[in-house]
Amino acid sequence: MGKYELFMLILLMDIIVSGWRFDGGGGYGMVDGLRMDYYYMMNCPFVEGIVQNTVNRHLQADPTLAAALVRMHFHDCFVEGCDASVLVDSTKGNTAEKDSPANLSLRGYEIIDDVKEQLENQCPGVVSCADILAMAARDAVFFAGGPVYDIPKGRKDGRRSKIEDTINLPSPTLNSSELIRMFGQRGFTAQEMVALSGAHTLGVARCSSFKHRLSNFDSTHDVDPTLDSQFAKSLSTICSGGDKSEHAFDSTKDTFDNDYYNALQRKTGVLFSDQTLYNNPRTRGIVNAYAFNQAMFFLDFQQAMVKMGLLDVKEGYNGEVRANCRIIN
Ligand code: HEM
Ligand SMILES: *[C@@H]1O[C@H](CO)[C@@H](O)[C@H](O)[C@H]1NC(C)=O
Ligand SMILES: CC(=O)N[C@H]1CO[C@H](CO)[C@@H](O)[C@@H]1O
Repeated sequence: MGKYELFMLILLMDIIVSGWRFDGGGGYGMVDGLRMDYYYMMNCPFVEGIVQNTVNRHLQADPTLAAALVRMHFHDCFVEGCDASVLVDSTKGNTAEKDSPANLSLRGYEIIDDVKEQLENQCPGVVSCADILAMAARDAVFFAGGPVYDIPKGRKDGRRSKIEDTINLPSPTLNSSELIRMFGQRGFTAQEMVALSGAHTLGVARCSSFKHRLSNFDSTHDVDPTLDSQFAKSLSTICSGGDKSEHAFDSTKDTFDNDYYNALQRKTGVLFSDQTLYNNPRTRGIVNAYAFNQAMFFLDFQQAMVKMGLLDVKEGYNGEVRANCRIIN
């Protein structure tokens, strides 16, 4: 990194951290209105505490929901920007993102509803569902043993949630080059993509997401040759229980650590899109680095999450603060 880039990076971090506004310049884009101290400024200083306490209470009762919250935030941000479009229920005239088939395994909506209800009592009409989801995902990472980090707030909720928009989510059949391209279109480097995939240190995949690797894989292989053969047998055993049977991404599914990357080195990545990160020379070095150095993974992950949380954020009149996260006002 040259001196100039380093300077710009420090300046950018400074802006993000201090919430400094580019009022004079105009046209500086979407980071503009988000601030670390947004809810202090809005006279609602207890927001962070209420979110964290509520998330912790739910996760103590069911630790598997940490994965659910992190994934929900990702799906929110990759479809229409981080605007809580993922939370909207379908209505008579509109089938929402929620009801797209592959996205049906999202869970944890009741945690967001619980937080929202408390915040509406404290400061009605102030705290957006998009911010709640971003904070809840952040708190879930920390609850599970991952890094602690601060995120800027002030997102508004969107007014659109349509099933067809979920086409923008990455499919588990994509290879590393395709993932680099897809995340690149949203401004992420290959390294940031590999770091974000590390979210698969939490949670499970269902057979329907990986069974294509176990039979009729391609014209020359019945089973995906990048899959460890013993592990392929365990996955097949899981799938004999049906499409909804689950397998953990790594050996510590409720703990946020770097074991996911160790699993990839052992050819025991569950999704094709996981294992491909190790198979492609362009991303293998990053996988090895994170497998070797958990602190480096944590740092890169938190920075990439902050960046993901800024995707196409809506501000001002481009959005609203929903009264109920499931219903557009
Ligand atoms: C790189 C591209 C990605 C692909 C192709 C992908 C795909 C998938 C698939 C297919 C599942 C399993 C769904 C099921 O079978 O029920 C899953 C689960 C999950 N994904 Fe991703 N994902 C990607 C990136 C991400 C990112 C960037 C995050 C968050 C930052 C994330 C967080 C999660 C979590 C936490 C789970 C487990 C959910 C649970 O146990 O409830 N994924 N992902
Ligand atoms: C990734 O997939 C694309 C599209 O299917 C294909 O053209 C490319 O050769 C693949 N790359 C690798 C490294 O397999
Ligand atoms: C990750 C994934 O498979 N997303 C799917 C969500 O649902 C839409 C609509 O069915 C699919 O097109 C996406 O591929």
